[in-house]
Amino acid sequence: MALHLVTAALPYANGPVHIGHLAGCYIPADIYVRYLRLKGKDVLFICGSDEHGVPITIKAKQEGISPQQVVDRYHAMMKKSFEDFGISFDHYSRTSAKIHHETAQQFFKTLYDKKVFVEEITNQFYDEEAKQFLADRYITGTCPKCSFENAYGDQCENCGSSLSPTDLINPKSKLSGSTPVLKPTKNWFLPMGEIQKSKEFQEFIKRFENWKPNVKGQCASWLNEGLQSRAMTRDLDWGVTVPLPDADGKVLYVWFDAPIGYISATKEYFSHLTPGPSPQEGGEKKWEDYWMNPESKLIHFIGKDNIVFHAIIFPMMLMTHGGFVLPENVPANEFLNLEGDKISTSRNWAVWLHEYLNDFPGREDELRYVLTSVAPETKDSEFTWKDFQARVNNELVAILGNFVNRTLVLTEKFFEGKIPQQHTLNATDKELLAATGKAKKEIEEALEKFRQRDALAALMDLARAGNKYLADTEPWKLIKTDAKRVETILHNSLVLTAALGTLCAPFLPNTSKKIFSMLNIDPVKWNHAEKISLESTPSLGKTALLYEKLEDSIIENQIAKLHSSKPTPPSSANSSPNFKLPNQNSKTDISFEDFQKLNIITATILEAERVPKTDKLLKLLLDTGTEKRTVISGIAHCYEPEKIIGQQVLLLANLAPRKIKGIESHGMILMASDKNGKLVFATTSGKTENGSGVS
Ligand code: B3M
Ligand code: ZN
Repeated sequence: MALHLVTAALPYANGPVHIGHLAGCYIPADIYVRYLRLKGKDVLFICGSDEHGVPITIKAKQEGISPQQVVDRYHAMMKKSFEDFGISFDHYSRTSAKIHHETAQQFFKTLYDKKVFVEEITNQFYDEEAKQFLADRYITGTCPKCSFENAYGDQCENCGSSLSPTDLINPKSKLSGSTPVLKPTKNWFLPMGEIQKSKEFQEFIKRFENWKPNVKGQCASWLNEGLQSRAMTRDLDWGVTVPLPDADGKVLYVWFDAPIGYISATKEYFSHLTPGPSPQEGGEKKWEDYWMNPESKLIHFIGKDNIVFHAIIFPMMLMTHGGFVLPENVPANEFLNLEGDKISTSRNWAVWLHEYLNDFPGREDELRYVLTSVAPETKDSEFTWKDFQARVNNELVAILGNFVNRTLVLTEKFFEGKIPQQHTLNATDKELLAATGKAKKEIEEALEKFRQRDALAALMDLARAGNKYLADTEPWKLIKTDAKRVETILHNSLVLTAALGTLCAPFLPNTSKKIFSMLNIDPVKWNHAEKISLESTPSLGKTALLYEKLEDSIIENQIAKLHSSKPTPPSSANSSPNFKLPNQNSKTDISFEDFQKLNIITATILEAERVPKTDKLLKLLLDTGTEKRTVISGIAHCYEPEKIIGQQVLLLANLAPRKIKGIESHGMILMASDKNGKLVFATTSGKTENGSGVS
């Protein structure tokens, strides 16, 4: 029988889990695994904390503690919140485990012995005061592309260009502030360009054809550009030490050791179990079934920033090592945004899982439902608290909860909770009972293609069909005239309730448990969902509402909490509704034609009010000389609304309209911003007629 090894990206142990992680990777992986298990497949679900890499050492430096203290804290925290939330890993390990260091070193040594690596001496930045080589993130300097002064050695966060440390103008070490010097050092490179040409790799990439379009697209662009060799070792003091005699002070590149973490976690899992032949039993060699048996299907769930590592680099490592299966699929998701802005750990713009669990006890399925409904499956998507409330109230409560509740309440009321008998079926009954098989097929097809949003929609359509059945047959009216018919209607509704209990289980595991406990039957296996019999079921168990409505006040509290926890300095340029003039020293020239496209005019503020539940936004009504128009502006932290009535401003009038917090904004007012983020109106030196053009 086919085996399935499902992995979810090993999260960096430098911060707690948030909803972006859940929607991007952990919920999709869990849905898929639960589905396979329900179908009776042999599946192993593996994850763990990624405890190496520069993000960890940076966090440790910031907090003045050791990297080990950082990872101990976050590993425990992440493991607990995944458990509390019900992500059903078979094993959650960590890359600081001894077994991982040994496995990663052995793996490296095999590639080294097979002469896979190319040894190269390159010049790397070295901090003479701190006496160490500097990782890219430890070097800052001026971006050669946009002149931003705080660009990192690997990327400029102002213009988004990817950089190499030697590109930076005036580089500085973040460790000591000194100017680093270039110093030669030896490292071991994976010759990816060479491996790309190999027959085995070319054969492997044929699999991309069946992968999700967003993943396929990213892979194609990497491959078309041609792959560059990449160092698999680094001059760092935190990580898995390089198992070679001439490699003092070097560790494995975090992206070399982290995916091997999937292998070491599998080994660790089986080593904890008692040896024996069945999949639930362990033994030294048992892990090999999942990693080396050609019948095993390896599936990596990840976020979009991890695609190249799982779809190209790790397969190259496995391939050159030999003996391993290669990923069958890499169903990566894109990113989830939060209330109009990118989720950010450092800016505290996130909904943290441990806080959600605390604020919404017993409501795990509500979050699973909403995050699956809005999952960034093929493009970035958005979570807002209002949408969360609407989906819970209008979908979970009003559709699924309502159908199950009505069915159970009517059964209790008319038949004292005893399962009524099914008599002759008419066309409406047959249609209802056939709907389950249809929905099951749709859900299966969608899940196998990693279209979980569609699968969930098919599930909800089935619940809708249940509501329609009750509305059409009106058992509450019929009970007075035709009790026998009501028996059949409620019997069918109970059968559908049980089917929903099975089909919802991958998405809503707690709901599924509640449904079966209220029906007083054992959970029904996936393959029996369309042929459920309640003949031998005596009567219902204890019933209760599946979901409760979320009141406005709960949602408003969450929105207020989110905004209050965000530090004041405004976020990135592209999310601020002010027009930011390019950096003074910008080298990105624009043509005169480009400039001419800007229609900047004078206008006067007639009205100003705060946009509710935001810190920064004002809704302005402007007189432009020819009309009155609404503009949303992010200046509330610098100006009281009542003080700016009558202020003349410069308005970029032909900016495409854009909805901000549900309000359409028609243009942007120009502000000058100083180093500290303080804003002042950019305007003309004397009052002019509104609508005067500025050029
Ligand atoms: N820790 C990156 C991340 O958390 C990385 C994933 C490793 S998977 C082997 O986004
Ligand atoms: Zn830049």
